[in-house]
Amino acid sequence: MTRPSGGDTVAGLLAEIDDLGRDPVRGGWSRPVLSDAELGLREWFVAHATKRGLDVETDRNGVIWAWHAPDGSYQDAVVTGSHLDSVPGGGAYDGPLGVASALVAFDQLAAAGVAGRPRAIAVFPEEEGSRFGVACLGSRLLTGAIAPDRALALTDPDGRTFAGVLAASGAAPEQIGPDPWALGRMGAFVELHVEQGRGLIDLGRPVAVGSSILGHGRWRVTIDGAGNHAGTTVMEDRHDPMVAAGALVVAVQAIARAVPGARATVGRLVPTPGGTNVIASRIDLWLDVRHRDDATTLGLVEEVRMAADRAAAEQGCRATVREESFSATVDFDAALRDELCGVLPDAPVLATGAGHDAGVLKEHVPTAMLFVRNPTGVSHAPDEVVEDADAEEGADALAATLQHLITHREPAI
Ligand code: HGY
Ligand code: MN
Ligand code: MN
Repeated sequence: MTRPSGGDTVAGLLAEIDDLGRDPVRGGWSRPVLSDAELGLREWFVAHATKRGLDVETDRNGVIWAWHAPDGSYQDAVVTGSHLDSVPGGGAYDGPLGVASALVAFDQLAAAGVAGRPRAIAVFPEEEGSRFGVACLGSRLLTGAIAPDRALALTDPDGRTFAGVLAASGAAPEQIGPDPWALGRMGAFVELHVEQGRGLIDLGRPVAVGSSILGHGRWRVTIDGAGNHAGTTVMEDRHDPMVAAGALVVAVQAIARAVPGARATVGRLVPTPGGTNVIASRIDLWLDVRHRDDATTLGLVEEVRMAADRAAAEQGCRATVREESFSATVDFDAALRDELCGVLPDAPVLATGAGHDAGVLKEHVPTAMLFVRNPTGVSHAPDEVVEDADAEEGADALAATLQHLITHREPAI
């Protein structure tokens, strides 16, 4: 499809939001859900969608929908989109690339007068789970994959509840929850995302069609010890949870390395009270474990649980391990995947080790993903990058995919 002359480019759209959420301490960007930065990104998207004449609404779970439904029908829609929130100190493309590419693809569809099924761009809140701890919180709420009461009680690192933060933002906490009506409008979902590994570098291609998402989960490990004075407490009298935590972190690496394909990470550790001259009374650390086989993932967590018990006992401490979220391995809809490969014959098929809202939606809607080359292969870090030419190729591929789905698939009967 041709691009409207003088139209927006993906690189140009991303440049507009480059300053939002820059993190001078960590580097990169920190755009937690419902922070000023993320709210500013939402305003940016709504302004662009409105400028394009799309009907914009934010549903009760905070999902923004921008519709092109000229005949007033919102059923069996072809939907694309992604997220705008980030991990702490994340890259500029994880999430926003999919949203900016959707706007550029919609410009191409409009210029070509593509019609046949309604289409929409969806922006899902809290995909990273970096503020309230549960990944894909918005799409999980939409699909009923998390109970509203549990979601409302989630707290951020400052102890603020999701309910309180929602209310402070002007949303209605009591309304969140499964939304079969909103979900039922979706006939197909395609998410474009920056590739977060080296696959496309090694394959030498700009765009890939997604095949699967590695199963993954998050567990909170709490190690309770005896807080005390760093100077007056002799070494043999200590019950130091920090020492147990250190031993556990080393054990986690060994446990994961022993299983081919396993990945296990402790990326976050919080001592209480956290004073330089204080022996901690408690350590909270978060474990991220992933593997293609879900039973293997859960087996790895059991090994970590036993290692935590041992490490804690050696220090006269006590460990508890609680699951915070788990997403089974997802294989995308094979027919839809193959259809996209037909539309994009030069695009290889690629699995991803990163989670996405598409992985949650796949259980409810025919779902696919497109990945765009990241020449560093680094993600969840400032070095994540997409070259301008590849970003535009991604948007063109998304436009061709959406055009195909809008004009070639029988609406549901
Ligand atoms: O953690 C993930 O895999 C995703 O980036 N949220
Ligand atoms: Mn991410
Ligand atoms: Mn993402």
